[in-house]
Amino acid sequence: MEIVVFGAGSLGSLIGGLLTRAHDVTLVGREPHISAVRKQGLRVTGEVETTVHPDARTEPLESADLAVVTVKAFDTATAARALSDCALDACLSLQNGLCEATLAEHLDAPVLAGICTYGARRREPGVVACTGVGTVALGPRGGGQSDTADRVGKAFDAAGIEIEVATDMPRRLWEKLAVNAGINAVTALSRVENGALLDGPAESVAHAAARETARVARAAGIDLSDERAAAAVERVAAATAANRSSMLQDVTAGRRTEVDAIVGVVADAEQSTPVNETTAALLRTWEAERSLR
Ligand code: KPL
Repeated sequence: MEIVVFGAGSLGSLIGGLLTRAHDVTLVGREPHISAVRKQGLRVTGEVETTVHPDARTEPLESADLAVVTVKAFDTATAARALSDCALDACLSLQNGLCEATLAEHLDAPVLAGICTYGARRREPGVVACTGVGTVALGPRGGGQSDTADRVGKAFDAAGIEIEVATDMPRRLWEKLAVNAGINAVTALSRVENGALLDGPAESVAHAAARETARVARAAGIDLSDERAAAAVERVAAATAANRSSMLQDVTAGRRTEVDAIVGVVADAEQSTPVNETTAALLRTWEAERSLR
């Protein structure tokens, strides 16, 4: 399969690198990473060790069977516009937030939703570390079954990626949003690793953020209980205890965060969501002070 990975940061490079074991992959990303991959290949270290040679460029191709989108949520519209000139059979989002609708607005191809729990960290240009072997769950963005999802699932499986083709992606996306609203915002604001939320004073804040997300999800017709959302925060914080969340990494590096796509979705909903309204306001203030928004 010809696959373009749009957004060759840490996760995009790792997934693209793994897919290269079975497919013709093109990584689209930024310099100096792209030149390093072109010169010496992409080295994957850590829990998976391999060197692969995907094509690498800074602009998308004219056509591909599949586009895997891994850009930050706030770059989704730009990615979608860039990909709208590329003839595609399918597109898969492996992003935080609920980005699929924006991709679907610009693309003719079916857009699949995906959730990836592989851990990735870019070490240096041309090198990405796999910090945890996880799974990729993917399926139609509106739920149900589709031949496209089955085909993409098979392509990931052929590359040795742990894959689950799911029929309930809307509920999974909202559960992930609850996890990210709980863990990412709270760890970014208190500058702690995910595990510090377990039994720490901020645990109740993270759980409340997740319960508010579940309430907003239910108002949107998604079957997600408060208990399930809070339990997901607990489970993911335990499984990723040593991780620094992506939002904490962004704040530490002085970069724009995904606040709008994660906490903002809940904070800006019609229901009263005081915890998410507070964390969103603090993160947005931090970004505004640094002219990042
Ligand atoms: O998705 C994550 C993130 O950091 O963005 C979690 C699951 C919270 C892992 O850190």
